[in-house]
Amino acid sequence: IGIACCFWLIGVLPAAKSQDAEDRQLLHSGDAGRQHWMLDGKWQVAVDWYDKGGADEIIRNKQPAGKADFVEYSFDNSETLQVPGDWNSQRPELKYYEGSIWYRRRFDCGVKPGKRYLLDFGGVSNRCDVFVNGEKVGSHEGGFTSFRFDITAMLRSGENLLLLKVNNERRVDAIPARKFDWWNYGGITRSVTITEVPDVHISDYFIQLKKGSRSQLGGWVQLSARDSKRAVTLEIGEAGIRKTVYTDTLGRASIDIAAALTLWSPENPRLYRVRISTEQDCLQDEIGFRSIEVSGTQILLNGKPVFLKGVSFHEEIAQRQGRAFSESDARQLLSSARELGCNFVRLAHYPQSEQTVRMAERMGLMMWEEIPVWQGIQFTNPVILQRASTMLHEMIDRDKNRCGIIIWSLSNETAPSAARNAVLTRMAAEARQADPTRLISSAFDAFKYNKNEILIKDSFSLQLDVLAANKYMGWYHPWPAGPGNVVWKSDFNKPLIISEFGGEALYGNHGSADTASLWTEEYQERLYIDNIAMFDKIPFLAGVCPWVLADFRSPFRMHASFQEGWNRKGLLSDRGFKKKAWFIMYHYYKSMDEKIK
Ligand code: GCB
Repeated sequence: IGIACCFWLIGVLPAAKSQDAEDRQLLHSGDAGRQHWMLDGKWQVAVDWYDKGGADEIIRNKQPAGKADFVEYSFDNSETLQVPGDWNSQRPELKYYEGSIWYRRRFDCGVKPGKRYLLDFGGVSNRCDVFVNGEKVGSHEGGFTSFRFDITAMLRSGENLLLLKVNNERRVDAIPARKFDWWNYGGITRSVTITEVPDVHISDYFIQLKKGSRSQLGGWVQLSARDSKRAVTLEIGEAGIRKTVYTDTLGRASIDIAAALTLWSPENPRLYRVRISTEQDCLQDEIGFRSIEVSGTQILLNGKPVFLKGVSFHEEIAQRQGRAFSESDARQLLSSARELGCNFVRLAHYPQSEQTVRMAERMGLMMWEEIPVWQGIQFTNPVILQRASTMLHEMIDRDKNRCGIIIWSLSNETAPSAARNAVLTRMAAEARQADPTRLISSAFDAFKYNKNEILIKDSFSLQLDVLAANKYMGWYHPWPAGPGNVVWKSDFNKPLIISEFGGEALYGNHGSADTASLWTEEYQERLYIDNIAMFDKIPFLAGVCPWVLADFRSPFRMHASFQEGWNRKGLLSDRGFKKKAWFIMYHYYKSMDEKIK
């Protein structure tokens, strides 16, 4: 759906001013002929504490008609909330709020004939209904993927009213379900924009190296008009490429071009400026090219074995106790990963913002991106497949041109069952069809044990390119033998990532590493030393990813002295201080670099 390209254009703009009138002005006239209005800033809100209803009046913007008429809501003089932003960290009374809030915003985008207007949401947690000028535009479920509506038919020239009912209740049939180990932030948590496009426009494109090739570009450009023989020109000036291709009867032009390119890698994260144009439309993106494959138990980047030195993080800034939403938030999280020595990040447990993904790619970080199919999912409920599939497609749609992403992950810690296998099988097939170029994984935590052996047997692994194990040895799971004597065995000739390991420590809490004095930095430090001793003995290991970069807020964590609503498995504390385990991981990654030299 081409959301990616809008972002690229917006990304180079000066920061939006928050005053209403200024927000409404045209922010950018794209050099490629596309205009954008950014609707970030202060939105008026009505908190619907009891989900009272009366929605019809709000949606129609009903005003009192006479003396004996009254309306029991008003946005005039209402409080405001900043968009993008979670509501929990903006007002103390909303910290634990799980319910509905109405958001309203006025805008004027100067409607022109022959143009279409696309309303883009980067992310709304967890679900919303969207109305323009009293008419319902659509609904969206799932807090972490972007979505778009064509609102041309509802627009008026002059002032327009955009209204959202946003709800963040946890539900048993949602993804994630009712219980999950992170904070349930609600609100319009990512940017909102309107893009003006010509009637016949470039609606999407996919340009990457073909699977298995380091010199052949493949992909397609999709136009909104589903008819043939329209010319589409692709230019990558820095690689001397300029080629015109033509649409088929579905409005899609295929790309298959030989190219001599400098390949993207963590050491040299090269991106090329790519321009796509048609008779009426034109846009630009920055795209990198690399190959990613599996050979036996190795992961190959650009044809060479690579070890993934990873870390996971939530989209949260612990110091602010809020969801990460800005460029500086993304920089904070990603530069900590770089400082640790990572070449890889696991974006846990859901697609994070587009700016995080783009920044990681520019910094040379490979990425694992996943949808929040996290424990406790109702796989027997048919609505789950539909929701998971929508999320998977929205994730791939947005990020398929980001070469930094090497793995799509389908799920995290799902118990094996026929119903689970049926859903994951469909999703694996859909992911491969939507994007044949990347690797597919799923993080599992159910293993078989035989004395000092850990056995990977989950039959769904047959459908994965990369095996991923969340294994908390020394924390949730006692060591069956000395760490160096644990033997991992796999029924599958595939690479393994230890996608989670670690344990909790309260920063500044000290004690002996050897006794069961949990929650100390020394115990966590020892646990890292022991796990690394185990890693060294896994012959098919292709990467590791400690859980987790920083302590994060979680109502799951109820220990009165050590947790107080925080998951303390961070290598960094909630204030960003380094715990002792940080240095163990840092030196482990450094020693690997030295081995390679
Ligand atoms: C896991 C989950 C992760 C939790 C973590 C923990 O296995 O994947 O979301 O936060 O364990 O701390 O228990």
